[in-house]
Amino acid sequence: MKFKSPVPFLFVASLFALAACGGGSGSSSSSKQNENAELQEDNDQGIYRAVLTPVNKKLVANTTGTIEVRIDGDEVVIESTVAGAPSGVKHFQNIMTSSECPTEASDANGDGVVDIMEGSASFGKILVPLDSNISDQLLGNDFGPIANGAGAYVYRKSTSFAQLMADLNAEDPDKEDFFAKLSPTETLRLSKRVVVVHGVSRNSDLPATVATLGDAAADQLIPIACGKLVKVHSEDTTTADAARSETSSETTTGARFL
Ligand SMILES: [Ca+2]
Ligand SMILES: [Ca+2]
Repeated sequence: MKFKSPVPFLFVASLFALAACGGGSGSSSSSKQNENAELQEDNDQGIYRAVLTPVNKKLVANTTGTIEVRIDGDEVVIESTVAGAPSGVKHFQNIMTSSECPTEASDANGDGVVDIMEGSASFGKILVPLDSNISDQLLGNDFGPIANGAGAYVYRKSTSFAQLMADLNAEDPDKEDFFAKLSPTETLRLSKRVVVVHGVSRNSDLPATVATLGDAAADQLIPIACGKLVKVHSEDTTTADAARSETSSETTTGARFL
């Protein structure tokens, strides 16, 4: 996923243009006090789950699934379970900086496809690529899980929360590319993020107007599903954990995430 190209410069410019049009769609004016209170309460610990809904239904009708992030002390585990994705295709998946999923209305140039640039007006830039190395934003990002013959894939990676945050709070080496870091003191705030899954078949008949990034083929970066991360309430977790321990009483506690 070589997203370091001259193209993102244009992207930044167009984002600015879109922002200038006024994000009229809702909750932009939450007070600063609320924001601060949220920041203080939010130490990022907990379980966050995104339920995926399709994007670009005309290309891929029914990609569904969940992506779950568990932060428990210093352990971070990220799991995806996805179905209905194009089979034999590598699917990049990323936690994004913003909190909105694109809709059909996001197809700004009206070519019938919401491409990555158009989608970015909703989901922002890439914050955490769910790739082969979730400890480092840029390492391992050529990796994406490949859907099997039935269009399904599972993905699971873990890392140290301290390591993940040290990387995300470090200085952004290139402010004009498609990856964005957090500010040095910013928390993850996963409940303000969406997760996006990309990738249609190489044989898709895409209009020439579909944008891509760097040297990635357009088909690799078409968004096919998106979901907003939502914090799972502790009551639900207790129930889920109880059910889990009932069904796997032989498993040692340490094997919970294996
Ligand atoms: Ca379009
Ligand atoms: Ca990475």
